Amino acid sequence: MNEIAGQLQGAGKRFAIVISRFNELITKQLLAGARDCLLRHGVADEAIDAYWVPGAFEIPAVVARVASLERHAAIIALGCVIRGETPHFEYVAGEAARGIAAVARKASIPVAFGVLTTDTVEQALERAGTKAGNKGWDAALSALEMSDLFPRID
Ligand code: INI
Repeated sequence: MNEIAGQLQGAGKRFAIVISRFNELITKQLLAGARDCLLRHGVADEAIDAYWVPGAFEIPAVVARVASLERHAAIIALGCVIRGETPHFEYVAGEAARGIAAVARKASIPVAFGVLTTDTVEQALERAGTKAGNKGWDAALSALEMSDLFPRID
């Protein structure tokens, strides 16, 4: 049996992060987690490009543009959509997830999904570096693994 899996090795690679400013208190923590994960796996700090967008709705379009540069080993999408009291949540969260998935299927490089979709601010904080870990870190780890796997599929 041939088993093919990506290694967690970031030295010499360039990564892009597309991050939304909406709920910045939380997204900044996701960014810190993703950056820390990349650095701990050998990525140079100068080899991380963070592109800021206004909200999660804008993430897919920028991921698509960054992917078309073919300059990065992988892209990490980070955002935070909180339900609160508004049905707006369904549209923003749904479009962000669908849009990122659609770009990920077409792009020649991997795209990791690190967009929180929660009912409350507390739930978001739990996933941004407190009791439920840091989903930015998790997304970066997935990007590292996938960036090693993609070139092995030939
Ligand atoms: N954008 C978010 O990233 N998170 C949210 O919780 C959110 N809510 O709740 O509205 C949100 N809205 C803004 C949206 O992403 C766009 O930036 C805006 O609609 C302009 O296109």
